[in-house]
Amino acid sequence: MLKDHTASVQGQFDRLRRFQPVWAALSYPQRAKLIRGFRDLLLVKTEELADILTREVGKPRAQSFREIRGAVERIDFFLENTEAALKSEIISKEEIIEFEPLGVIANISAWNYPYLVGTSVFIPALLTGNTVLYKPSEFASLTGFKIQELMHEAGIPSDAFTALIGNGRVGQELLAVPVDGVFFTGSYATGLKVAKACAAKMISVQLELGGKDPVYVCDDVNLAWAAEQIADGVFYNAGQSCCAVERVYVQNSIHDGFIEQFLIHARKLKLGEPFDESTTLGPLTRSAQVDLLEAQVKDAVSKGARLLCGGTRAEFSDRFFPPTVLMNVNSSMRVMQEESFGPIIGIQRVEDDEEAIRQMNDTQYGLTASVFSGDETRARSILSRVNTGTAYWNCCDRVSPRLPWSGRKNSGTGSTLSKRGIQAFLRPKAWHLRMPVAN
Ligand code: TXE
Repeated sequence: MLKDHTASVQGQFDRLRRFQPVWAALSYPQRAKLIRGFRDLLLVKTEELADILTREVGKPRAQSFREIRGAVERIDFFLENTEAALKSEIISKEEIIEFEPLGVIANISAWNYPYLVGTSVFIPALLTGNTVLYKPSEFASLTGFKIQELMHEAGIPSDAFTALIGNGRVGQELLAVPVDGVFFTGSYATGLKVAKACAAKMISVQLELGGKDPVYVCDDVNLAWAAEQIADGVFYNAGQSCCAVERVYVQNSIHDGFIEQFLIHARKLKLGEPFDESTTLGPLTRSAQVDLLEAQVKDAVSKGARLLCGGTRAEFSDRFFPPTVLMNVNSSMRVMQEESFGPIIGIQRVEDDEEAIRQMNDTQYGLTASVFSGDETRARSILSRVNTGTAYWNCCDRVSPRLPWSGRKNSGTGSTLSKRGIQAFLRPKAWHLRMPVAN
């Protein structure tokens, strides 16, 4: 059984390998026209797609809608910027750099934002002339099928884009065929396995992994406003965002006032059925995550933290976890070290900027960090000393198609989005051209 299936991943790969030069030989406007067709279908079918996504991963329907619209915005960015990235650089008459597609790409993806993390990879990959084997998460298989269906409906051949539906075993099989690049989005644990599987292959490997993103609230902010922004960064998508706020540090003099304001927003959230329009906090996608969240709360409380709200699964279902806020936390606690990926937050008091910088860097991850302050110079000087790929001043949990998205430390390697996230799918060819000497 496994053998037959492995053969079929190999078979799919062979098809895409054969077709890739044909796809790359199309003019850029021809490829762009097909991708624009896919983009337009996302807009026409947003209602239907949002329903499927909400049914599948449990995010409130308005958030599914917003995700699909966000994916369209990303596609527009790629459509506007890819042609320029394909242009040769003419250094002189004798030296030219050309840019060629990598070949066949493996895109192994996560379930938390299947449209956003998917389009960041497969759209620039296709536009630059690569063919793509796309493995959606097993927790977002229906959405993965739907993406494939719309691609083909838009006229993108199945030999250019094919979805491989299945779990981690299919991912392993995909890593066993000789693709030319692996673009992975998921957890650090799986990312490490992917990196090891690719180590001997000498191919491009990009890893977008987890985070433990901190926010530091300085004593010169409007507390009510900052608390509202940060609560949204903690609880949006039930905390299942790669750049969800996972740790909050607050300067001593405003600590109690901040917590008071923060709790107002945490208590406003409505936990419930995601198709109910009044719901702002849906279920978790994987029920196993609830065990981890409860374990983190138990560990923190046993080490002296104070639980201010939430803390245990909802009585009506194992999939639902209420907004959970802990104070008196410190860096010895799991909730301040491990990725939580749920609606839970530890809020820690710090004396000054130096202590905040030390605490923010005290993690294995390095995706984003944020400072809320009335003083731009102060905030930028703090953030320049925090080792993350993204720095936010007075905002958080935000991704822009125009800026590179890249993790440091255990948050991964490489960049998607921005012009760099287009170049990632190209390799340079250096031409040295000398005129012949006359006979
Ligand atoms: O990851 P998993 P999930 C991170 C987020 C969190 C994680 C959640 O922070 O840590 O993603 O996604 C396949 N060989 N980001 O739970 O379990 C699996 O089938 C090959 C970061 O989905 O690691 C799935 O398709 N593949 C981020 C994919 O790997 C294997 C943006 C990921 O699964 C495999 C979004 C194997 N051995 C989420 N085992 C960012 N930094 O931007 C599993 N898979």
